Amino acid sequence: MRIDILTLFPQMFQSPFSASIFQRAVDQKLVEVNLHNIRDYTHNKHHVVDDYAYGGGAGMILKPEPIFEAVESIKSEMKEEAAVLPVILLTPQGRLFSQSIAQELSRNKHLVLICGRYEGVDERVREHLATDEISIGDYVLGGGELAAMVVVDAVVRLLPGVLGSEASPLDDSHVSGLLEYPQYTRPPVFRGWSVPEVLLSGNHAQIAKWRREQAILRTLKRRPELLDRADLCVEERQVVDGLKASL
Ligand code: JD8
Repeated sequence: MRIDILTLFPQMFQSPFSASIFQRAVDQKLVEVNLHNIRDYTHNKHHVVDDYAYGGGAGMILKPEPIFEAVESIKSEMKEEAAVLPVILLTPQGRLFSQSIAQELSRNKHLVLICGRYEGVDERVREHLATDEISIGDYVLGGGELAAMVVVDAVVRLLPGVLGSEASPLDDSHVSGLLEYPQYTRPPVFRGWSVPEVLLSGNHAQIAKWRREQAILRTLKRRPELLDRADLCVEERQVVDGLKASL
């Protein structure tokens, strides 16, 4: 997968993208990330990328020209697939990012992410350049960079071969629509707190049953709304509806 990221702060991506799983994916040519400084697509002496808002108001708006030019330079390297290239604007007004959106995006060969700053980008970027708008949550960030990193992290780990044998994205929370079950490692007793016997039993059927129950119970307690669309079998649905009724 190729990911092109437009930003005024390419240095923000250095360390997050140097983390193990990600760096290995780059080294294994499973993903290629290109950082584009929007300022490099300006043609004025002072490389101006922002301007005052028409109609007044505090703060500055990112100008459309360098953003359009940056995306068009990326498209100019492509053939017919440029017409269907996902150009994602990170914005508080975007659709709320989720595991299912991460799975959807991971099926693309190429993504472009636009990271705004200041008060945001000129509306014509949203109207005539972006093909999608994503928000990572209902809180205000200072810009789109951290949101872009979240999207890239969640998408890249879904790419075949990125997560070695040690983990499968299919076991993740939210993939089954349930929160994850409690995890333990050595020592079996820590400060008098013991690991549940079933996990030390070696009885894999019992362990799987216990983990499924724990995932459902934890989801019921912490995120009951997730259970409405979790794929539960009939018996589990009856248990959950019974527990919900008793709450
Ligand atoms: C892009 C500029 C800052 C936002 C005035 C503060 C995403 N989940 C999210 N929260 N915030 C963002 C986000 C914030 C951004 C930009 C994304 C570009 N800002 C603006 C509006 C209020 N300042 C985001 N994805």
